[in-house]
Amino acid sequence: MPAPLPVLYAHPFSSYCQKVLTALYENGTPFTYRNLEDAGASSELAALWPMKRFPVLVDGDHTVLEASCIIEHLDLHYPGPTRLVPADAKAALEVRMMDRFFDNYISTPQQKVVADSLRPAAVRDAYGTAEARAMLDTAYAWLDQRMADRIWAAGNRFTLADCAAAPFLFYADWTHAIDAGFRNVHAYRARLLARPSFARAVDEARPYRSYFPLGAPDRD
Ligand SMILES: N[C@@H](CCC(=O)N[C@@H](CS)C(=O)NCC(=O)O)C(=O)O
Repeated sequence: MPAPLPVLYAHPFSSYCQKVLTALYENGTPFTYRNLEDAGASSELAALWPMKRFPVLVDGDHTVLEASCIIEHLDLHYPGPTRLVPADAKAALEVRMMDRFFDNYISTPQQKVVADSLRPAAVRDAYGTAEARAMLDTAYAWLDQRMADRIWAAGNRFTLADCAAAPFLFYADWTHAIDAGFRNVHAYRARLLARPSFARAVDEARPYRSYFPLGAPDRD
């Protein structure tokens, strides 16, 4: 009997889920998609992970938390043509460093601005959101220099770091526009949007654009 497929608890509009979906689509990895829109999926997620954050991957006896760790798990157990974490330890370190950059300095401040907009007006955090926007500007500036001489985040190959960059830069630009002067960042964001694996994740999320709390712009 064939082994059961890994099950991904995810929502198509979620940036962290798109990060994992991009990895799955990159290698054509078969999986069961437990869409959190479906009946019962949210309570299954809550039983697996009390933080109720997503994505979560269930693979046999393993429940794997955190998008980066899910991609590492996929790379280890379901390797495909795109090696998402290089076998060479030094190259892998660079990939993980860039993955941390996109999580901590693009996604985290982007989520802060969006989450603040969902708070009741009386408890909004103007100081915190100003800090988050300033962090995004600093991150865009750093990334613009970083991308001056490379195609993908860690060099010439598409990796875990690009799976992170794709949805995070996508939503970051919607949330706090990337200055037009950061041409390398814009070009990189466009390259990511043209990558078939991420383009598929973006297409699958189109029906949910009304969920974007700040109002989705009429563009990718
Ligand atoms: N550190 C987690 C972050 C996951 C995360 O923040 N997911 C968001 C969706 S993009 C979520 O679960 N939001 C629901 C909530 O905050 O309750 C990861 O890397 O997977």
